[in-house]
Amino acid sequence: MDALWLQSPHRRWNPLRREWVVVSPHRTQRPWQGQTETPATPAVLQHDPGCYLCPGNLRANGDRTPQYDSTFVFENDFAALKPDVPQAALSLDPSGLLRAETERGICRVLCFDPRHDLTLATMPVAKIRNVVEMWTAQAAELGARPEIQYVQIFENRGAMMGASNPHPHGQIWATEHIPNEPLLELAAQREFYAQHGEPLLASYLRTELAQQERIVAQNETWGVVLPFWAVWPFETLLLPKRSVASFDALTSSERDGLAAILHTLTAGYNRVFDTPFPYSMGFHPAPSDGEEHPEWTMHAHFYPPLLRSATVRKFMVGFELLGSPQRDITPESAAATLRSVMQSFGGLPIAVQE
Ligand code: H2U
Ligand code: ZN
Repeated sequence: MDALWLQSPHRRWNPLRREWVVVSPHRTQRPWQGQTETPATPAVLQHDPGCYLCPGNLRANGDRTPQYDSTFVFENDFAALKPDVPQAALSLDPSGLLRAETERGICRVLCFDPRHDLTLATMPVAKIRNVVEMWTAQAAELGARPEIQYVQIFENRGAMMGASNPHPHGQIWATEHIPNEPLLELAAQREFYAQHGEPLLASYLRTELAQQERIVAQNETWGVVLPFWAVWPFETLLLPKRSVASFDALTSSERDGLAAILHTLTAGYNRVFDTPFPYSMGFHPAPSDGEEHPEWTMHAHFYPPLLRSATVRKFMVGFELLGSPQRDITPESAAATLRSVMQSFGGLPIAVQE
């Protein structure tokens, strides 16, 4: 790209959400006298007697977590949504301004591993493969339920992103309606597919692989790109090289590849500021609404909040809340940083002490 785009304020189009993002590349040196974060410290105990997710321990509601030796799924003891809500709709004014409807759903917690001190960045790839298998099974089981239209799988990592516990775990929320973010992506992907006869994200990954500038990691089956329209400083998009809509369409080698790239990416993140990198990540498979989704490419978003060090994060406030999202460092320079840390360890798994 010309220097103009790497130096001057401009806005970029996000075709997945169909909105603009302001980029201010000249602003990276601004002084910061605001809030600083406490860097995360990695868990040291392999089994923490006080952790409700470690095998054999009591949870907050009195249930006991079993002696699992791989992954473990349970219904969230404090579920935000419930499967057995009576169905009703409410309208409190003739113009439709005050509307509500009941929402059924199922919320589960998935422990990635019995070991309290591991993370996706330090788990052996073979163990992450178990997690991929469990995500696939959960997405299939919950998505097959007639009242469920979307299965949202996600992980909050690190206290800064609201994780309640360092034990490696994620959540699964299956909902009666398609949530806002996938709904935006559905409309955008449908429109692109109707116009071009190809999935939007298949076209996008092909372009990024040809240009290389924003690709941060790849293997035979998956690519990781720092999106052209990224908002968060080190945001990434994980895409399959063969466009498939959902977990159950992935071949065995694509699942192997997914486990490996998740390891590469999370281990790479930890090297950016030599600190356990906080993030929220989640998968966007096609809706499980009983329809065909040829327009949809399943993908994962990683949204890490750190900006310039282990202690200075990006805030979504002011203009971002009231106007448009905005970023300082360019996606291209953040991609170069991420690429160099990933290459510095060759994308290989980091040895874990048994
Ligand atoms: P987060 O770390 O992303 O918050 O996920 C942990 C979830 O675990 C959270 O949703 C649930 C919380 O409700 N939980 C239980 O189901 N049982 C417990 O004993 C504690 C936490
Ligand atoms: Zn634990």
